[in-house]
Amino acid sequence: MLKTREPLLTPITEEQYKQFERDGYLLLRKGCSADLIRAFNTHIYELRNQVEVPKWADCEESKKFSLRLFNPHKHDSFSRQMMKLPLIRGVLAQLMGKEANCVQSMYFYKEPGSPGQASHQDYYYIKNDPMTMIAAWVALEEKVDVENGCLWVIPGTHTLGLLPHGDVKNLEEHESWTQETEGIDLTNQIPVEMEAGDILFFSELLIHSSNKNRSKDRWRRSYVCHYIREDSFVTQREDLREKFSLY
Ligand SMILES: O=C(O)CCC(=O)C(=O)O
Repeated sequence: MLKTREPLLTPITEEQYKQFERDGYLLLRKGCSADLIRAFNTHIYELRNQVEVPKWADCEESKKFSLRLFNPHKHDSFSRQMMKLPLIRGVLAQLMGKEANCVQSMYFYKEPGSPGQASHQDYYYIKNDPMTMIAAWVALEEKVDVENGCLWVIPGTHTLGLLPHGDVKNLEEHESWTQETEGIDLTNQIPVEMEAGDILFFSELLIHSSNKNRSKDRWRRSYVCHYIREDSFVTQREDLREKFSLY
């Protein structure tokens, strides 16, 4: 019988585990299939394209396919299954040392011309105790690149602790309602270009951001879920207290 306390050896290698520890993130190429991604995008499109949009997903007509859909995993079974992808569950169990629970999901549309999110650490927004949070960012477009507003990261910044965050400085580039890390050299940011089904795992303290979608006609959809270890709790955000098991 399987012993429960021994370190798990799959799905990521020892080298990938160390990479996550060193850099604060890990990119897994082709973590799920392109046809699953297409089906998910179609499903989310149809959800808001109905005459009677469910209350939880409803919004102004002009914003139906812009910005983001918040916490679909709480209401929609396809979004919940995407949150529970077996690969994601396995990687998180390996990185955290125990099973993970999901506390937040976001489906980003990021249509052409829409702003990105200024550099930040996720822990600033979602305090959890003990600190165990990891995000899984799934690319939902054939190409997610610098032009359509991919994610940028600063490797190793997950070791700096929580940094001060202040007002966003560049409102042309970034959403005004977010906050931005202060006192950090952003010239060290590197772009993480991805393809449909690639999954980026990153630590709650890793500094990351995204820029405006400058493409003419390419969206930059992504599905981002935030997970904490099963024995950890969200401490301040009432709206994110509910924990969803991955099994
Ligand atoms: O996808 C983006 O543009 C930003 C997402 C992000 O920063 C996050 O989920 O923490």
